[in-house]
Parts: sequence; C-alpha cells; structure tokens
Amino acid sequence: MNTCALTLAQQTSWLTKKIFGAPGASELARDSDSIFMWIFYFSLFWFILLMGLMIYWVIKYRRRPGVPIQRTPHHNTNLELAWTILPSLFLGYMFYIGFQGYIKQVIAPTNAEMIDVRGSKWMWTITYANGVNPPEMTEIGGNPQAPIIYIPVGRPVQFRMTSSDVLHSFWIPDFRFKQDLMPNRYSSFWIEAEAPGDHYLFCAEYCGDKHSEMSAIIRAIPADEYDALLQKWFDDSGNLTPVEAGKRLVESKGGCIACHSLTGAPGIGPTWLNAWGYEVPLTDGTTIPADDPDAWDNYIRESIINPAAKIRSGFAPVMTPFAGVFSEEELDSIVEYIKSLSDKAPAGEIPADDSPEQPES
Ligand code: HEC
Ligand SMILES: [Cu+2]
Repeated sequence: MNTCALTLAQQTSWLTKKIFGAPGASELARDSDSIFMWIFYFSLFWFILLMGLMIYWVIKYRRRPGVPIQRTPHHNTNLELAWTILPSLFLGYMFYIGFQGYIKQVIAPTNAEMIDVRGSKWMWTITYANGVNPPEMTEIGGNPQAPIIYIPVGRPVQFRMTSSDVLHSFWIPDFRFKQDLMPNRYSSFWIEAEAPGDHYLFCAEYCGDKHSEMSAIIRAIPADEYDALLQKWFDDSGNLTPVEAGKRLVESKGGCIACHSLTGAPGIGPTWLNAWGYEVPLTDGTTIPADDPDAWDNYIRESIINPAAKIRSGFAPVMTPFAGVFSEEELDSIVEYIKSLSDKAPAGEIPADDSPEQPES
C-alpha cells in the first residue's frame, strides 16, 4: 500500500536511483522514498516555474532609457490570500504523509521480535530476547569490532534502544530510518526484512572521537536459521569457563576491545596484555602495587563500574561507566579474563594437572 500516486514511475526513474543508490529494503522504506520524490518533484516544478517567470519578467520589464517608471499596484487581497492558502494546503499534505510514515515506523506490531540496543561511546551492544549477545564481529572502515546483528526475514523486528552516555542515533540507510538513543529512556522503531542480505548500520549523531567507527552489519537470514542460531548461542553460553565467558563479554556485550587491545598495541585505553599484576601509576600520584592480586582484582572491578575513581597516568578519563550493565558473575568473569592475559596470572605458574601431591594429613 503506497501513500502517493506517482510512486511506481518514480521508484524506477533515473533520478530516484541517483539519489538513493540502493532501493529501499522494505515496503516502509520504499514508501519513504516515494514521499521524498513526490516532495522533490513538487518543489522542482515550482522552482523552475517561479525562477523562470522571474527571469523572464526581469528581462522583459528591465529599465530602458526614455521609458518612464510606471506606477504598480501594491496590494491585492485576493491574490495574497490565494498564494498563502494554496501553498499551505500542499505543505499540510506533505506534513500529513510524512507524519503518517513516521508513525508507521515507530509503532511496532505487537508480535515483533524484540532486540535491545544500547549505544555507548563507541559501540553498539545488542541483546536478544533470550539474553544472548551476538558474538560475531566484522571489520568496517577502521573498526575491527563491528558487530553482526542477525535478524529474521519476514518477521517484524523491534529495536528497543537506550544510551549509556550521550546521544547516539541508530541509522540503517537501506531501511530509510534513523532514531535517536537517549540516556535513561527507551526509544524504538521496527523494520521487516524482505530478503536475506546485509545492511549497514551507522551512528548518525556525532558522539565523540570514534563516532564514525560506530558501525555494524544488520544481517537478515531466514527465520528458521535465525531461531537456530539464537538457540545455539544460548546453549553455548551455558558451558563457558569464566575466562571464556569473560572473553565473550568484553568482545560482545561490553565492546571493551574497541579501546583496550589484547595484543600490547596502544589504544584509547591501556592494553590488557600483561597488565594484571604489574604496577600502575595513577594520576593522583598513588599506584596500584605490583603482585597484589586483591588490589588488581578490585582495580578492575572498580574501573568497570566507576572508571573515574582511579585514572591511569597517561590516559584520558573517557571510559563510559558500566555500572548496572554486568551481573556480579559477569564481573568475575571479566576479571578472570583480564588476569588470564597476563604472564603474572597464577594459573601460568601452577599447571592445574601437574600440581604437587598434597601430603596426607
Ligand atoms: C571509550 C573507550 C573505552 C571503553 C569502551 C572501555 N574502556 Fe576501559 N579504559 C579506558 C581508558 C581511557 C582507561 C584509562 C583511564 C582510566 O583509568 O579510566 C580505561 C581503564 C580501564 C581499566 C583500568 C585498568 C587498566 O589499566 O586497563 C579497566 C580494568 C578497564 N578500563 C576495563 C574496561 C572494560 C571491562 C570495558 C568493557 C566493559 C572497558 N574498559 C571499556 C577506555 C575504555
Ligand atoms: Cu554514537
């Protein structure tokens, strides 16, 4: 069901293709293109007509030597009413069709698949209805940690979104829709993919240094494959060791490795390779002592919940607080994972299987 009359011809026109590149990936997206093109052609028509008349009259009635200046009428109520009311009617119609399309994309069908989205500097954290986070990542632009967000074909998907810090905006150009994410409240919209395929997702609200790398892939796959995939991730997540669980959390739910490298490479935050157990100088002049496991475990925990409490020298206080994001169990796993990346980790010193036999008591 299309909102305006001229749609089909417009959607296939040369100009439409030039403006939009790829055709809209859903019915609502194509409706949106139609409305855009309708307004575009309408404006183009009046622009050419008015500018044409203006140029014609400017030349025709230009000042010539010997021709006296004529008196012109300076008021015509009927004409003025007409050129106020008629365009207003058209503007009213444009508002009406645009607003109607907006409402359609914002109010999801009640049977929609719910996907939670949290925006933070500078990543998207996705949580499916069964609690799992998509573990697959890909490289987009300079960002090797862009998540792949799977959605089912032929089923409405509602994104319920909020932000941990500043405003972000969830923009999927192929679906012709973007919606802001705000701290402390939900915003939402829905899409329905018609065919399997990949679509880019970008952040469309400037949110700091790595804003342009806040991207992801929306990957539509057949609904039965989607259900199986979610089930598989759910089953997998039950059998992870704390270190494996921690690895998954910092990669997917936390997105921490956007700023913390695991290889010793410099980043926005400190690398985690051989971090645990080493001395850390803080900006307040104190240090986290070397070889003190409690101090280090607490430092990690506190740094996740309230990063501003202790700032490492040489780094800017830009980390987003993750208070309330992770359960206690998840925090434990992250600590274990960061620990496992250090050559000071106790596990490296006492191999689990070869430990000396305990004397009988
Ligand atoms: C926006 C970039 C950014 C993200 C994302 C980020 N951090 Fe940080 N993190 C930093 C910076 C910068 C510091 C150093 C300044 C400070 O101490 O706050 C830091 C410090 C830390 C520290 C202190 C210990 C150290 O030297 O590494 C820990 C632990 C930590 N982050 C854990 C995490 C975890 C876990 C996540 C994901 C849940 C995360 N960070 C996400 C930027 C980030
Ligand atoms: Cu953003």
